[in-house]
Amino acid sequence: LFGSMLQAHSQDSLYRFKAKGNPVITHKFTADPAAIVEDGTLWMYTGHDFEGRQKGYKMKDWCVFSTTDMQNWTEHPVPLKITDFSWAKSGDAFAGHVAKKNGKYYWYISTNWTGIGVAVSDHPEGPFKDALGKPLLTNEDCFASDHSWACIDPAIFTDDDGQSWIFWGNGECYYAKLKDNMIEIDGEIKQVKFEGFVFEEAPWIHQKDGKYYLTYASGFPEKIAYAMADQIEGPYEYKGILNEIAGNSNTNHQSIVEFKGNWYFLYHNGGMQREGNSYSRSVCIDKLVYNPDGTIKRVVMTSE
Ligand code: FUB
Repeated sequence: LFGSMLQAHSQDSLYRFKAKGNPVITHKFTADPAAIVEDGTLWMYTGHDFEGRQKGYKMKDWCVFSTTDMQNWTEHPVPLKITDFSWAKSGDAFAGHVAKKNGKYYWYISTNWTGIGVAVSDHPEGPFKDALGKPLLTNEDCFASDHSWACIDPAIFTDDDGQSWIFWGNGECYYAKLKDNMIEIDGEIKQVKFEGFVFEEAPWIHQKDGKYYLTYASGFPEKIAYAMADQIEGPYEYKGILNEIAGNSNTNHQSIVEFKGNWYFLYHNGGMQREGNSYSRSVCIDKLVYNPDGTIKRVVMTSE
């Protein structure tokens, strides 16, 4: 059934596979997909759940995949590990997001306990190196939260004027400007004001037709919700649920990109037939469809 999973897969070589519906990746457990598009290639960066029955979110490295047609995929050698950050705690490789600026690729990663770090590379597939030797953001920057995983889930958005922003958080959604060097926060850290909806984690900003969309995980078990605004700093108006919890996982951390004329919703579930669950997650991808007024149709999560 899972043919691709049975082939030998070296950590040092390219691994090619064809997606056959959801989950898209079946040879290993992957989570928290974040994508960028460049020159006709979609690059997808994911977390990597351990094999075997886990009791928590414990990960030691991240993965990078590329495709030019959403069917034929290449996994590149492991580009970044939690041990590449000397200041991070073992097994703490939480969600991340890569952004390109000034010809370099910056990978913002989160850790449980220690905060958000940034690694840099000259190539989208890496290898990446810790750019700072210390966290970019810590729990102390998350002034309204007091738990170890308050400072997680970075998402980067670069606006039409060239200004890059970082959004992140658990329990509260924080945001700040990034300096042009992408490795320093520029000015004040602020919070998104939510009215009438609950923010859990996994913020993601994208823009379409002049509107800013903030998608995020809401509640626990999570559903992905979204809000819209005319400016990056809001006010954001709650628009509803984008997808329901399904597929045997408490989290489903999304990202959204446009690629070759289609919009895609990338997320994870616990749907893999070999022991999928909340801590053994699998990346899935579905198309995202807008209504004429700019609101988004619900994404029906493919069941396992
Ligand atoms: O993968 C670890 C954590 O679980 C992420 O940082 C959260 O968004 C949730 O998916």
